[in-house]
Amino acid sequence: MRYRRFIFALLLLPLAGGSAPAASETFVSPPEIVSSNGVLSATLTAGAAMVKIGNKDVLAWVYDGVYVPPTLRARPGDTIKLKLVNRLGTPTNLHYHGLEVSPLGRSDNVFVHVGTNEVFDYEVAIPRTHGAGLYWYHAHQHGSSESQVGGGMSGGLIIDGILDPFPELQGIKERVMLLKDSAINGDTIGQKHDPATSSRTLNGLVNPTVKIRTGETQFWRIGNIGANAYYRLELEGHAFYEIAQDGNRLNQIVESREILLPPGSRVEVLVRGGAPGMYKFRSLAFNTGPQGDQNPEVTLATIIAEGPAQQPIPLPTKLPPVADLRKQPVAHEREIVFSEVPGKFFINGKQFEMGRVDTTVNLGDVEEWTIRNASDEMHTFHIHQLDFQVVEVNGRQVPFVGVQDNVNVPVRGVVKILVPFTDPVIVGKFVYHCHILSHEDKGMMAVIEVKPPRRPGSSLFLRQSPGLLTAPTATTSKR
Ligand SMILES: [Cu+2]
Repeated sequence: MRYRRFIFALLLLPLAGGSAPAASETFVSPPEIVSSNGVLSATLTAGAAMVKIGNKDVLAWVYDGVYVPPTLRARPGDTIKLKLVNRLGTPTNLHYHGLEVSPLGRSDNVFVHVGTNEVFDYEVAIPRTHGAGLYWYHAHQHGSSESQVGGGMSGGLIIDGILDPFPELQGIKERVMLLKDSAINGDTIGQKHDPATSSRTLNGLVNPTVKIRTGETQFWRIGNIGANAYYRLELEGHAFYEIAQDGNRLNQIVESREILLPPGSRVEVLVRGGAPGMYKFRSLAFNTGPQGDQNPEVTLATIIAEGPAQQPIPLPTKLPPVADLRKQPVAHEREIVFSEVPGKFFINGKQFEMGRVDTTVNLGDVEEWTIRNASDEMHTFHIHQLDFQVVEVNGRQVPFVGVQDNVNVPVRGVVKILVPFTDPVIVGKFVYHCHILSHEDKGMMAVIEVKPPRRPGSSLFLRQSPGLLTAPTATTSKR
């Protein structure tokens, strides 16, 4: 018994935290599907397949037979036409995390369920005015989010153009870095993903080598697209120059040594190569609370800086302005309380129910939400279809640098946010929830409905095409 446990521990060791195996693989960005003539056409087939994670072959729930599926790359104004084929043997669906698009019909509608051997054609119109940045797509099947995303059913989604305002940054090396955590039990990926023991990979690679020239500026687009793990990012001997969070450009470059990336969050940074040498890009140990998870220290990649040195390009000093929501009147104040008992998670005392609308808001309103964590572990607050501005954490004002779609809520802490329900494209029903997926699956999610304003003496006034307003019927076809 002891011997077996020892062997088991040995098998896990190369993928678990703490012990960083010698860097052996070379960094590669995930493959991409790029839009053309205004349309991004893609098919994703969900199913079980043997995939390689580091040097191990494991059976996992994935898209297209690979642990890291293609990054979808589109431009504002494009339409994503995505055929989802379900060969899992259990229902699934897709969420386009962070996109400010319609939650109705065949668009970013998480009330759609695609049954076994069914096919669903998503059609997501990205507004011309949509912001550029790193988003992601993932399964959003309530009750199975952890097992599906933790299995590997998540990928990157980029709206191009984030560096357009900066002529000095044109042509710099871009690296997409997608982080996943998965529990590997023998030769399968498990259903439950405990951050204390689960693997950490970057683009499915275990501690790959990443090259940079001394003085060179690279653009790293880092996404936490796993199930449950937090990352506390650090690059030895280097600073991060943050230019975007959750696919939203900041109003200034923020220099930092450490970045906390809860499940679902993204950060886009400039990195400038240091003196020749090897540097660890790692996630430092992070404990999410007495009832929470122990995230061990993990080396995510090994950076090799080498000569001959390049003359560093100057970093942008002025970023385009971002509207400060504190200048808008607040139409409503609400309190959102996260709580839990063993095995059950609640928002305002209730577990998620698909058919219940928990919050109704009026299109055009900016609301102030106070997110209160009444538990002994961290949670995150994430809302679909829009971004919010964090104004206070535990009573302290937060400097305004931009907006985001996901925020960490400290143990027994309070986060105050301003939420703009102002874009007509978001009219309809969608959800807000904790993005630790084991919590979401156990009930920590709620339904919100954004109602359009009524015109006196007439039916609803809407700017959207009537076709999008029909009930979200998942007209799937058998294959
Ligand atoms: Cu949570």
